[in-house]
Amino acid sequence: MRRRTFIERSAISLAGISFGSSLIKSDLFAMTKNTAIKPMAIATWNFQKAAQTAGEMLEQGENALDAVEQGVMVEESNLKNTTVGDGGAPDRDGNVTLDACIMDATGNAGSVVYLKEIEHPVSVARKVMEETPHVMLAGEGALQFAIQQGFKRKNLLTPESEAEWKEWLKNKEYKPIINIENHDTIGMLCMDKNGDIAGACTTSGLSYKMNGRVGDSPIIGSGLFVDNEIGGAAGTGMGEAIMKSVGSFLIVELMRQGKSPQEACQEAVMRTVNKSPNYKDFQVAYIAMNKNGEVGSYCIHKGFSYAMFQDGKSSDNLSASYLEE
Ligand code: SD4
Repeated sequence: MRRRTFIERSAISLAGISFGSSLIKSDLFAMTKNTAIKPMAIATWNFQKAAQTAGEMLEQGENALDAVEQGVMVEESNLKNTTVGDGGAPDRDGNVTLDACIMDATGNAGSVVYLKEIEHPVSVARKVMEETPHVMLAGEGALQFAIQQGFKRKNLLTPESEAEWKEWLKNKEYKPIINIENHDTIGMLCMDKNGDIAGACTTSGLSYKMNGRVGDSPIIGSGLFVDNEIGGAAGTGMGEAIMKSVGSFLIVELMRQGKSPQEACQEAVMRTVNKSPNYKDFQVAYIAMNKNGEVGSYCIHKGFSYAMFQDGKSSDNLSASYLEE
């Protein structure tokens, strides 16, 4: 029996008797979880169109997984976004390499890393989740798998990104600037009409990274984590810092312990800040959503915003709370 069905059945069979154990606490939660919940989508940065695409699907009754995939695909196809999908900035050797992952409400996950020439890595990640016994495929193997699945190869290096890269090559200075470049990774969390949560995260990673570098975005627990009993979280910013604290998993676990999404995001950011003497030099930002439909967001430096779609309305450019200017 699937866990959710089990919880729902347990909830029904246990209603009306006195409770005491933590299992029963989760049954009670399951009984009440969906009553006042409206579908919604939240996304890192100001990706209003992506959040709206997902949010409208959710309002039409589509499930969280389909909505989150379609939502982030908007940015994967956005040529002006130089940190995701087609048009993404290359590594220092001129390769556009993409990282993405997706998680559904049953706890299933799929991921691709260092994927070249495929416009929608999130969809390949979903195929890894659904069509293979694995969670993560990398590089050549991921590309081969994508082609077998019918994805078409495409040159993702646009003339604009190529020109900027050639400009960069003149000095070859590798210095990610907070909120000015490297700031368009999309992490998205969706809750559907059943109150089920799914998430996705997709990126071309840090501009002019070393060839072979993989960031937090495709790492389950770092750039994204969803536990449908509790909620979900997604991260953006300096992937190395997010990976070292397994930030998204940490946030979901903090929510499990009773923290609000806001408190959990703040504590995860502070975990990184307290361990990083150089925290002033990089950005880390999170968004989170819990089962009650509450959301939170926190970052190190001013300038991170997120987008939300609920009740037929976009709320874009929502400024996250931050530690410092
Ligand atoms: C990475 N976290 O590859 C990503 C970069 C990012 O907005 O979030 N950019 O480290």
